[in-house]
Amino acid sequence: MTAPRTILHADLDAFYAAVEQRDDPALRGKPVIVGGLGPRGVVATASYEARAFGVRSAMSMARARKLAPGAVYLRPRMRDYVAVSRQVFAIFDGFTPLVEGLSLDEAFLDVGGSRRLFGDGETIARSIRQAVRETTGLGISVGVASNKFVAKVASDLRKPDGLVVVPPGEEARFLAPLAISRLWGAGPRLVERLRGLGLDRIRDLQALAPEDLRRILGDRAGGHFGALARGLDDREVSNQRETHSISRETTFARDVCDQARLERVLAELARDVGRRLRHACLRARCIRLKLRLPDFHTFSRQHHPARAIDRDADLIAEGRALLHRLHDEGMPVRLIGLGGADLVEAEAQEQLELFGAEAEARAEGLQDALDRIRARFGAEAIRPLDDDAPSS
Ligand code: DCP
Ligand code: MG
Repeated sequence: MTAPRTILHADLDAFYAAVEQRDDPALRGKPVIVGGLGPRGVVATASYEARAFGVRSAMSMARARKLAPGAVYLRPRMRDYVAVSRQVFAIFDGFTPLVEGLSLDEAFLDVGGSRRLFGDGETIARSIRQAVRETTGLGISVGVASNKFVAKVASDLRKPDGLVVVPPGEEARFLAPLAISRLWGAGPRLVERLRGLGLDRIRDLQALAPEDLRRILGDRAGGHFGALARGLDDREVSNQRETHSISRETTFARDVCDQARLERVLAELARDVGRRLRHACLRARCIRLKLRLPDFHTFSRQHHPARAIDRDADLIAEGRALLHRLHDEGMPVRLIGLGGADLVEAEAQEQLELFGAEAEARAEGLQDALDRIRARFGAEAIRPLDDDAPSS
């Protein structure tokens, strides 16, 4: 048997709203709701005071206004949130090289190798919470456990400002009284179905023999939920930050199933990657698409085009082809990302293609013009009409 791992899941409390309350003392202790303020606006987050009225992330703003008419409503200030996120991730990085960011305010850390330097998991969690509080003025909840799933459930359990430690060997006992909906991938339909069979708590799944659960849910899902219910999860914390790539990803406010919408978002990401490649005078020999599902399973596929590319249209075409290989219509997606890797200097590539086709040159000219307009008027100046602008 191998030694248990020490995994932390850290997640800022009411992130955007907490930044607003920090920056405007008049908002402290009040219900604050951050999100789109237009007619089709959606709540990004609500302060805990606003949650007391039932307001939640991803709810329509119209509904929130009915529930909490007296709350303060604010538009997100992404620039500030990104700056805070950088500070927080810099703190994480100080404790371990194994940091897997899930969003601006949330990460897994494998601190197994840091214990001699910084103390045990609980000590590190306390140090992180204190450093985040001192540096940013914000509260962060942390779960400590022997694997990712249990650490994530633990960090959620006593929000806000919570610290929950699950000692190795206690995983199943810790999960037993909790609702089945806490299991990764357990959506409302599955929860309903299990409830119909009299199964409501995680302990009810623990009590079933693995083969019975497989019989009920099928082999794959039965195996998955049977293991999670017992607190077993061997997914590794992976920090796939590559220096030799340029990528962009976005997490949806609500999971997206619709492939046409995914394609539109992908095109936005591709334009951003393209602009940054051209700015750095680089071209990508490898294009990589990443999808994360609601249960945090993450997939990626890559393709090496015949030649290194940096043009929006080429990046979009590559991204689409990869999307069609990876995504089935109707499959819910939490995060989508596109990156160019295996980068080469644009100059070197150009010399190889010195007498490239005239069409190529024309396309190149068009791209330059687009870049010039964007540089002058901002990225917003030229883009197709849709409301799926990436958020981070
Ligand atoms: N967010 C968003 N849309 C969502 C969910 C979240 O725009 N549907 C944004 C706003 C949140 C931030 O991401 O402040 C972090 O998301 P969390 O799910 O961690 O939510 P909070 O940090 O706001 O609250 P807490 O973690 O305390 O539950
Ligand atoms: Mg959070």
